[in-house]
Amino acid sequence: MSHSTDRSAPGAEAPSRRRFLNTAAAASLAGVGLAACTDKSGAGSAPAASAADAHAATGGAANATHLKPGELDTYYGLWSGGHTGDLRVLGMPSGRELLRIPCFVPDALVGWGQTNESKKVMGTRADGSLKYTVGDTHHTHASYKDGNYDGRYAWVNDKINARIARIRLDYFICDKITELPNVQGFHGIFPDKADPVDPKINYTTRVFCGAEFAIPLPNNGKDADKPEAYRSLFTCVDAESMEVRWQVVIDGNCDLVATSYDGKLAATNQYNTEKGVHYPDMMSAERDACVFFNVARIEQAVKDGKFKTYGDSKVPVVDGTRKSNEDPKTALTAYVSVPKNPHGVNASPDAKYFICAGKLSPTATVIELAKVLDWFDGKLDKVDSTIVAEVEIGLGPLHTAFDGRGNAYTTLFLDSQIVKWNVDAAIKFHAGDKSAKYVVDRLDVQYQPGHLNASQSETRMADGKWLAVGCKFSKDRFLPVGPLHAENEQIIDISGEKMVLIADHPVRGEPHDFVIFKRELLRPKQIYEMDFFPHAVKDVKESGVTRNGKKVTVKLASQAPAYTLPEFTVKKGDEVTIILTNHDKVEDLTHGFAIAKYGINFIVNPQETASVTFTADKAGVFWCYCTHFCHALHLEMRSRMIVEA
Ligand code: K7E
Ligand code: CUA
Ligand code: CA
Repeated sequence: MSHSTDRSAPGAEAPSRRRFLNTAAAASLAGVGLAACTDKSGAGSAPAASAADAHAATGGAANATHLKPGELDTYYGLWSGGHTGDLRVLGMPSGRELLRIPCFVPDALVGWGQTNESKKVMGTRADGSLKYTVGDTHHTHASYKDGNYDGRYAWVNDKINARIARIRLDYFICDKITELPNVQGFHGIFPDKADPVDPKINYTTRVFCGAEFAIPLPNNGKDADKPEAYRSLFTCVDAESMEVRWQVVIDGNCDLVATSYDGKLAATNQYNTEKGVHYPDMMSAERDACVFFNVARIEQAVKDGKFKTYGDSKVPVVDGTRKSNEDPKTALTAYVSVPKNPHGVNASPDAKYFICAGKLSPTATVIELAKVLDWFDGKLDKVDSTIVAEVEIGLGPLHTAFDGRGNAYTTLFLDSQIVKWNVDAAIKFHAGDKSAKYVVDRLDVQYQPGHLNASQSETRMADGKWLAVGCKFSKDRFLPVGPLHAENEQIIDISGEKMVLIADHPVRGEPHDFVIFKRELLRPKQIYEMDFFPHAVKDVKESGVTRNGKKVTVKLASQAPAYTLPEFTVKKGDEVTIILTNHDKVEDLTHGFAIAKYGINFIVNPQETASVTFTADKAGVFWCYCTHFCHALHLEMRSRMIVEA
């Protein structure tokens, strides 16, 4: 081991006592745990700095995340909520949570899962109840144009039930959810950034989805003990219609997904090329893979009718298995080998590389996309010749972000660090220049980081200002609140040579991935258009009760501080539909509508219409009231539902 105390950063002063201690600690840890990290390199040369150290090293001239009262953030962040099943909007760099967008699971604040409009998006059973009430969101990405976000949509996955949700970024609402056929453990997701064939389509029209768990195809209870029947599918969803366009059956599994800026390639990392059912089997191979999809060829194969379907699904499934794709000139897929159980795959903002993190291998693998296209053209003998670097960076590498200045930042789960490394230097080192120092800096984070992302990192416009990291364990960072800990989202200034830890933010469990982009890329609307809702009560004079047998419709409008009906009467046993339109046009003037003892509550934003349907199964007087503070007379904003026996 050649860990040196030389920080080697320009302007770094003589090591402080604290730095010396850190170095010693890192060196002894290395002696025990870093057996695989046989340091031949620039890799070991930069021991982790404490935040205070790094701050001192940059002369304390860090970007500030603290905003004065009334100041606005300069970036939006879209954060997955994990198994809360939601998507969150954060202001960055302050880390302030601004909104939770419900999609897969019911939400009590807005009445998601309760209104007819939201139930239609979420999906119901024959009896009208929700098909699913749980979700697990991991990865969120937004639509592109010209290599940058265009502010149309974001998408997020539900790993539990294999659903993809689309978020409209004008109103920050979920407008469509699609369930993927023949898929379990839908994990990675990434929109394309251009069409592979038509250069005029320089924006997102497809979203790719990776299935992590292989299942018997078809999954009908017959082949549970036949490993060869287990398959996982890579799925393409149409960005506009949200219909599933096609799927690819592959060898091994899918995990995270990346797409190229020219639209020609998508890829997913594979940690289970062994097709193991139990984890020791999944760790038996020394190398797994990153499988590339040739999008244009796959769509041609679908057009040519070269596909199968499985079970009830009509979606065309093309054959992407290794055996059927050995000839590069006709191959739909290319399996590039990557060390042991890789995790994230991330596209560099210069559009040249995909980087796979090793997870169980202390390495990052850099794959050059031009070479992958060469292989598909028959110009490259071995598919693994597309690997231009495979370098040791530390223990448990998971995900990589970029600063637009040629540096990559990778989370090291086991080391509880972020490592900053230079991609060109890593390529030189891999090519034989052992003097190339590719590790630029290391920073301890608290603790066990999973995803990280930098401002604009997943666009051509990576700006290298901020890095956020989602730490899976917060341990001692916040006041104890019993056994369940908040997660720790940390903000790091990456504008200088050294990373500087700026702030900790507790977050409700359990975000995974996120994207951070400039606020001017979005133009949110704060008032709905009434025509958006087909059932809107456009004229307050429409307010009233209409009956069709046992089905009763109650139309009403809200205008602070009153509903247009001070009371309405139905009969016990009626199926009641309440349609409420908010006629207030003032920004921020939201009303609620709750019915006592009926378990009903939802809100209507300015000019929004929402409806609920329920059976009036109890006779009596039931107060309806506004739950959302709207006016000095908010408490007086009431109506009565009279249910006649
Ligand atoms: Cu994106 Cu958390 Cu689903 Cu990595 S996964 S850590
Ligand atoms: Cu209307 Cu409160
Ligand atoms: Ca494996």
